[in-house]
Amino acid sequence: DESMRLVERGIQSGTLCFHFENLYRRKPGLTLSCARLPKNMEKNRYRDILPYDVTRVTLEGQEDYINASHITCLRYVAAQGPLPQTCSHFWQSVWEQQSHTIVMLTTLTERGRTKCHQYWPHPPEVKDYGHMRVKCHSEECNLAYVTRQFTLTHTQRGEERAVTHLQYVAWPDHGVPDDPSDFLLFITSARERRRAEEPLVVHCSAGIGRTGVLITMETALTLLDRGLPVFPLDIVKTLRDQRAMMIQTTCQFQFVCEAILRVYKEKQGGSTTPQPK
Ligand code: PTR
Ligand code: PTR
Repeated sequence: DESMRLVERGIQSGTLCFHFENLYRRKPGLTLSCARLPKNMEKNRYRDILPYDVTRVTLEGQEDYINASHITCLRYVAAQGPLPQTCSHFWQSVWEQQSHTIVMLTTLTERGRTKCHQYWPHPPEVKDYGHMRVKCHSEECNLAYVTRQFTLTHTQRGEERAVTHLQYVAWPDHGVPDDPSDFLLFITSARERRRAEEPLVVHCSAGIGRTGVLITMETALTLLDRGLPVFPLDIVKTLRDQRAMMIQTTCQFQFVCEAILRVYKEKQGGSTTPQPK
């Protein structure tokens, strides 16, 4: 496949990473006004990581702001890790966007710093976040990730929904996953839970670096499955048109390109050894 030959050559020559570094981080002309309203600033985990107005996820009701963006190639909601004061908004958006799966790509703290608030109760507890009641039934640890089963209840409407929580725990921010095989396995389990027309809710701490890597990877896997060409830079550009700064570092971009190539070669029945760095 021509696009995979280009990826392979681009990795070897360094041109792919060069072009990645020159790609805009934020699409010119798109505004961030709602995220910057004084009343919403405390709802942002990081002052410099904000959703565009045109793609932001809105909550029903008067206060409709959450730091989360609609992503469409496959459907996602890309969000920051909830803050103590935004947990109820987070659960409200999961409910309203009709998602059954939350993909979490961060631990709660890293090197002594808080990366995300624990927005769910320990099993078998039940906890209310605004109008959303969350019951955690189970927690099961794999090598690199934790799977939790929740029941989410809308206490005003008396409706409930089962939600699965997949938390990858071997991936520090600004870095890459400790092990590409584990990461691919993790993505496979997230993909198995996809249902047509429902977004996966994906978050890390800021909702750009690791979230961008996961979305790029799943998009590429889907294109490969369909026998379509994969141009990683185009995917990143499409993502940055919907949420600024998606995929944060060159290492992260290189990691995705290598992982895509590796999956492609495995499919071809070729070499399964990762590309040397
Ligand atoms: N800090 C990020 C970047 O370097 O691209 C995103 C960002 C850029 C955020 C600019 C806010 C910015 O503010 P302004 O629109 O006022 O330039
Ligand atoms: N201003 C913060 C920083 O650059 O450290 C924002 C930030 C934090 C950006 C984490 C990206 C981060 O990674 P991720 O999106 O993977 O949580």
